Amino acid sequence: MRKLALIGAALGWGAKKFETEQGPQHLKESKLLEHLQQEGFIACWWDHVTPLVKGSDFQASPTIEQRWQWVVDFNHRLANTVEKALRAGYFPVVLGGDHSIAVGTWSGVTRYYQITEKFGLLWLDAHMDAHTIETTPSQNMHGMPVAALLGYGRSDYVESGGFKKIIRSENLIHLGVRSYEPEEAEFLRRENTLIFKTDDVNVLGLPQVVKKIFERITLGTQGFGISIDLDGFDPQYAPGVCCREPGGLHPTEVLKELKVLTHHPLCYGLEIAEYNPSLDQNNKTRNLIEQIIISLLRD
Ligand SMILES: [Mn+2]
Repeated sequence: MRKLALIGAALGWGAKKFETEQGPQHLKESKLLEHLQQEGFIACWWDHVTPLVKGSDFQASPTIEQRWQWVVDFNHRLANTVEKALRAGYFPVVLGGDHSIAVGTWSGVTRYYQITEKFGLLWLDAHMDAHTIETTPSQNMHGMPVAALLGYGRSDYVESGGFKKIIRSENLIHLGVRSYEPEEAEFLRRENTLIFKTDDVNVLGLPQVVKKIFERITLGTQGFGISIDLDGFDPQYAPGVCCREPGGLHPTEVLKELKVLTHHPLCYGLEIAEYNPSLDQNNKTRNLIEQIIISLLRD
């Protein structure tokens, strides 16, 4: 059984609203670790990465350049933390935090395993997160991590973990997409990545979709990871997110099917992003995070 290192990635500066910064602390206080231990996991809270300047301590509205600096610095430190946990023999479970943390998470993982680009990633999300500074309408960094992982965007962000490019486009797969801008779709079309929108899941059925994901994520790769934005699931199961999008995935079915990926020996990390406790309802989202870890990572 894997030993789990829970890593709090308390970042909110990737979005204009920074409530996601509170997510990891909320999970800590709600006894996530104890519940995992009761389920038989060997687990610990490895670290809690916080930004140089916390949203709660910052009264004025920061400039975009300030937010960039904090996001870049955060990802640099998160990559180091993830790498350190791996070096100590743990499987990293990174708990965000807005999704701009993905550059740090997957830089840390690929650096530890010394994988140059031959890394696969499943991106479960209602959104594509594939903007660059040239195309973003919002200027929010949490809409850019996918492009950054593929080597596009502001270079200090892309390279905050020390790489110019982290994954190859043929090994990147989106699942659950249903809200995006045309520039992102065009970018991913040019990169020739694989995308399963919720409509595709409805037509093909989840078992067939996951079979195709498995083929792509392992195709010529030396490892792969799973990155989950909670808004990929339907808001009735995950209301505690900033950008609710109706018509999302059903968690029970998805988690059952994705085990084939997380039980694979080359699955090297799990990331769960965009938990916003202030928008949760009756702890539904918090409980879903627990359910995700238990279902996907229990032997
Ligand atoms: Mn999203």
